[in-house]
Amino acid sequence: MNNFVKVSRHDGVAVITIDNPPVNALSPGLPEAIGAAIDEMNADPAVKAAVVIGAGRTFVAGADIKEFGKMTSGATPRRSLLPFLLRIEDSRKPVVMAIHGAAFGGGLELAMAGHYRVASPTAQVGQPEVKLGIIPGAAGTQRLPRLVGVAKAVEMCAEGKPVSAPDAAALGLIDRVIDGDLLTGAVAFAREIADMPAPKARERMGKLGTLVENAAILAAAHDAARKKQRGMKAPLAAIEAVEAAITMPFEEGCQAEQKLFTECLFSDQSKALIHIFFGERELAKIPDVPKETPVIPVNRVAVVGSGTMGGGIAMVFANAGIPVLLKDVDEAALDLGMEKIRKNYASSVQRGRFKQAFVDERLRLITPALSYDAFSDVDIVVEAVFEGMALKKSVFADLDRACKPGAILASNTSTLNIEIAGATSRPEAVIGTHFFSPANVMRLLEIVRGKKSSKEVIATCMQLSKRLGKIGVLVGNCRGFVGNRMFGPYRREAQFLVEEGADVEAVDKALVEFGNAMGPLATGDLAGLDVGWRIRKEYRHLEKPGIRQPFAEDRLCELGRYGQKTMKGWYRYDENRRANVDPEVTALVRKWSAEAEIPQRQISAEEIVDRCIYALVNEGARILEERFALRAVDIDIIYLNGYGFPAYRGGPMWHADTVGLPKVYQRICEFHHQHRELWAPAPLLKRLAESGKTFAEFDREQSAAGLLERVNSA
Ligand code: T1G
Repeated sequence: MNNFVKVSRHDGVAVITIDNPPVNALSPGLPEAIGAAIDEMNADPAVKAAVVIGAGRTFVAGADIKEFGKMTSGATPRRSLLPFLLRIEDSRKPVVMAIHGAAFGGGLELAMAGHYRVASPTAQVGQPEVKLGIIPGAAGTQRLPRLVGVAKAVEMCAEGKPVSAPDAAALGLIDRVIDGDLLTGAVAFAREIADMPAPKARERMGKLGTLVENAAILAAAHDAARKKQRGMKAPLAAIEAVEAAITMPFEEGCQAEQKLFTECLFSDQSKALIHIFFGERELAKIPDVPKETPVIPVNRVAVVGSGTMGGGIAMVFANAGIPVLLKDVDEAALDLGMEKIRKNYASSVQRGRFKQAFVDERLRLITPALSYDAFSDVDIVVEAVFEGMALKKSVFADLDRACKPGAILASNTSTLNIEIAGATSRPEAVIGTHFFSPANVMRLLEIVRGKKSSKEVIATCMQLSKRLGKIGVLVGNCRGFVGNRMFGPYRREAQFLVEEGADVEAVDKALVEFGNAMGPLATGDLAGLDVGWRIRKEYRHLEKPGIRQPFAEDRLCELGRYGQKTMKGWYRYDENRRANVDPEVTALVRKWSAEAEIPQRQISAEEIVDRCIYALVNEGARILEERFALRAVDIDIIYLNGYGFPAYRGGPMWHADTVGLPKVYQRICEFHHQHRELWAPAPLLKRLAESGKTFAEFDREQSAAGLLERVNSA
């Protein structure tokens, strides 16, 4: 028996404890060890039943995802868990699976191969494989519908959402929820069932039904997958595999599952999503901020500014159960801000996202304020006032006076330099916390390191982002930080393409078909074209003479076309905010382009995508080189969670790796030749392309060689 498994005896019950920290993943050797323990148990006359339980914080988090790369590169052979699970299911003596923490993927498949399942009330079970671009690959799509029915199995396998233990018990997936000590309860349960038959999930046909009976369920699942997981292959494969459970005997169903699983595993989509899985776990690893850095306790917070962003940020804190003061300059502004918050919560209740009781509780946590009087005991303040340096500096000076020593002063600025800190006597406590609109929905949080931001303040904000249900990414302090700095060139190219003859809707359609949640021009209309226009006007003095600048959006703003907020921008909007192509815009842009003597031409969807996406990649490479981002994967995660970039492409930097940097570089050189300086290739991109390397390799080499330095806080 290797170290993965320990066996103990409890009065006729063998307890098999899986111990493979941190999450008991089914690494090579572990399934074999469990199988051997089951055989030993069956051979021991003194033992009547077995309990399988996980050591540490969880049952089993699934197959070892770290092994997938080795399998798809051919470094190690593909290992199937099916025979090992059949060995458990065919055990002569009953096997009880005792679940705490998570039984995910192969972990739930292991549990379903057991004859009974018990769980602690906080346990979760699920088949999240689609989030990795794969499907269950160890008979999960065959045993699950037999245990919970086709509808639930399709939902769990195609959407990948976890199910709580009490809900799983209601579905018949869990036989008993154990309050109190799980092991004690599981051993007692094992004794109860020791002399009863050991039901095999694969033989339970009662909940399957026929193809005809399930036709509507399967059709609805397909539609939902195409809509909610647009472009992703794995959800459709998962539905197809569950369908095989209805139409085929167990063994054939497993073979059909294996075929679909293998196709998914070797797909670019899966490689991209696994890249993101591990990337998300790298985010918190900051070279000069070790994980044992002390954090500042955050029990009370304040937000300054109750506008759209301020109100959303206050909701984020309240949703995490943290009392929040919300300050604004006068009663009218505050009433408006609180009204918007109440409206937001009301629509969340209407859409079933929150229960009314939850909302009432959250609203009680938000206290409107007209002064800084109560700011003396808050642990962090987030400033979300109008985007003007002078105003922000005066607010920070006020906060410096009103807040206790050690309180963190954070700014939600999306473009301004964190030198705002200079307005305080405590620059080490100043940091950027850039939320994305709507703040109570978008998961991304750019945490902007100022020149003097202390390690404690950084560590606190990184940890706080998790507590707020956000994905916190540490970025350097340059104009637009990472996300918006890259978004500039991306939207610049979208405007240029329209000025050169492309139709507005063609530009957006090309990027939506590429997989983006929304096209660049429609996104501008959503955010408000005037936001960028005001910033461009503020920075006009920084524009290099002789460098082409897009003009279309500025001209639209001069005509009061700010987008959705004025019911017209690039598109015209109806009362339901639906976008309609506006021939007036096409005519206006053609006229302006003629005045600017810009030759008009037919532009392919391929060129549209290349110019917009490679503009992202080129600027991303500059940001990496200038160290305003720690890793290329950090940039990818920013774009997936803040800008609607398709997750199954892994983010702009990973996408470029997948296309191949030599090809991307060559295309950028073509654009450089056509469009001159704006498309000068980033030196890092040139170097990697010429050395046949990838951004992912750059990340690995940087961290392996300890070259991962602190982000540039300028
Ligand atoms: N394999 C390998 N490493 C894993 C892992 C896994 N399945 N799950 C987590 N880790 C590592 C992770 O990289 C991190 O490492 C550490 O464990 C802690 O993770 C056959 C084919 C279980 C809910 O998709 O959802 O089974 O950074 O920070 O927040 O059909 O981990 O410390 O070096 O996330 O407490 C399906 C994935 C696999 C579940 C715990 N399973 N894991 O969350 O910790 S495919 C999953 C999670 C499969 C079968 C198929 C979460 C968690 P490091 P963490 P956490």
